[in-house]
Amino acid sequence: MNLTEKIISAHLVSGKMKAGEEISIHIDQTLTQDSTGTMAYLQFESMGIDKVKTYKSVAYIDHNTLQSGFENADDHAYIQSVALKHGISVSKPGNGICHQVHLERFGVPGMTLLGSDSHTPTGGGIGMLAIGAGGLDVAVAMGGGALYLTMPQVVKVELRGSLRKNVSAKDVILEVLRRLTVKGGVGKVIEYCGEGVKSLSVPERATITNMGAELGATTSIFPSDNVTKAFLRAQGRESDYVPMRADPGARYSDEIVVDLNELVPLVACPHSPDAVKSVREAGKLKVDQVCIGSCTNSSYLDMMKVASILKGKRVHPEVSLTISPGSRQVLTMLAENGALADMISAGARVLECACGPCIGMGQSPKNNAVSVRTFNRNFYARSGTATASVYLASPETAAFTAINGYLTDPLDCPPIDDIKMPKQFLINDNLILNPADFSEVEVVRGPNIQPFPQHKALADTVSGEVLITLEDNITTDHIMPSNSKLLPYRSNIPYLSDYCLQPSDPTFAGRAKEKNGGFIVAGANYGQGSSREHAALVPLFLGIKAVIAVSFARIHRDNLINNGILPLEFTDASDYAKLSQGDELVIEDARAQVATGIVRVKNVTKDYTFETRMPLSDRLQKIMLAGGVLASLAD
Ligand code: MIC
Ligand code: SF4
Repeated sequence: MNLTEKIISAHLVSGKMKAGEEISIHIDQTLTQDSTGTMAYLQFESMGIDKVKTYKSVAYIDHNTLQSGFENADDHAYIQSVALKHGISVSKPGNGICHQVHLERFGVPGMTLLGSDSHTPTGGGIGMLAIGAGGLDVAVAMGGGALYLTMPQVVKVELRGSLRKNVSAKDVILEVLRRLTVKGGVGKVIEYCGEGVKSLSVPERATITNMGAELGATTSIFPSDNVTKAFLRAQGRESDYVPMRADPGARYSDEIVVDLNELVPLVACPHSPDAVKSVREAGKLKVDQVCIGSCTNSSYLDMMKVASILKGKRVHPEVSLTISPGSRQVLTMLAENGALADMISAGARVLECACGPCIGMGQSPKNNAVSVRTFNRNFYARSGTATASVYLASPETAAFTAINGYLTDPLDCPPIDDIKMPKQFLINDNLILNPADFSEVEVVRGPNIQPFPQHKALADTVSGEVLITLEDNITTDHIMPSNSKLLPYRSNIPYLSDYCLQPSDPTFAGRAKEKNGGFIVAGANYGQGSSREHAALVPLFLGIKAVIAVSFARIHRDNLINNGILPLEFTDASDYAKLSQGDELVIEDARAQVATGIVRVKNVTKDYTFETRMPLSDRLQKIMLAGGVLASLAD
């Protein structure tokens, strides 16, 4: 067996491990973060379960830490109280980004982790099968329910050799993205192996598995070996070490070889993580802003590399450099060894250990700016400035660029000092609250928490207008934008609904309301990116009955089904171009058609009928007919 199959078989609850078939697996650990967490806990509460049934569940507060009104702080109070009441540990604001902290303090090789955040696969860096999902799936897992998923194909990425000086783990994943694209990983797990693995530390492996989310993959995973053991020992958790690797001769659906020696520094150009070029090819672009951090590149190792580049230098006068260390552990260690002082004296603006600018929580660049970021997503308008051009690069590229003021190839710069992984990390869990220390917790609910939209059983006749036609690769940042003005309303769907699809068409929400809902039509890979259920809940609130697309991203398709919106795929992709905004569509006998997996849609305006596919297991058919998971649980 390959490593993925080994972990799945040890957790299999139902189904056969045959690619494409529905299976369900037991979940050992869960994580939530605050921007998806409020919804997840409201849903968890509605299930009426007293205590979580997982081995470990953690509620992180790391996204909405910009408290520009009472909303975020109220949400934090809700999350903290509801979590402690139900046996869930809490990582308080300031403790760090969920994925970085989870890797440091809780990740266990061979375990399964389900998180209400698409970058949960970061845990694959420590040999976990770590999967991102909508909050509802996480709520079910917290209650002891299995996670249902399609058995993925497993792709082997063989790493050969080792990285040259100034070339980074980020360049490895950018190379994989260049080859496979943002839809190349859909339905797949990316499993890393080969002699090159041992040259990469756990945080470097985690950079690679983290950004595997941008491939659309179910998850990515590295073996657990002596490097993993040393990392766990340095975190004071050697007893959590379990060696894990694929059997010799294990089978894979596909194989890719990446020669680490040959890699050069790469950059993802606007507005897609797969628009990858070499830094050299991208040219010496004048840069206005550099942001270092995010769950992809904010480990101790990354920060030390950045500090060693900045030491004794000055940030270019026309550049604004921000640095967000990934966790309080990292920040404290930088403070103690002097690296933080090197960053500050060079002119860096040091931010809180949180997601920050990655999700548009501050630091939106100026109009038409060029911003180089070590993050994982450069989707249109995600920075909060629609006219800005965001490039994704390694910490090395970012730091040299900040000094020079133009996009700089680290291979043209002096080799950076050797940074060793610490033998012992600084362990201080003061900002982690454990439920055992709290009794009699009362759940605190601020006025910002509004009930979520009502799920209605699927009607027999589904009809409405095509409200919008969209291109390929529409992200959840298009469907439900997030920035410092909108994130505080993650528990207020009516408020958010006015901003649905705003980056694509600011008139969409108004038209949807006026027409009482209708259909969304889209190209391939609709809903890529975040796990935010809001990208389904808000359309549900607006009365969207179905999305007809050439294809869907995994988490978003699950979120649509969980919320009773039909995810229909054109059987013949050429039918996509025949539909126009304003066309009147009707699906007759919708309930009966769900069982067949084929749904015929009549275009009344243009007088023809076309066929769509919606292959659903018996379980999912029941959910679809009931109008969503919560409705089906109540049935
Ligand atoms: C993101 O990177 O887009 C987020 C913000 O972390 C999301 C979660 C969210 O939308 O709250 C994700 O990746 O799932
Ligand atoms: Fe936070 Fe950005 Fe990572 Fe999402 S991608 S979890 S917003 S740091």
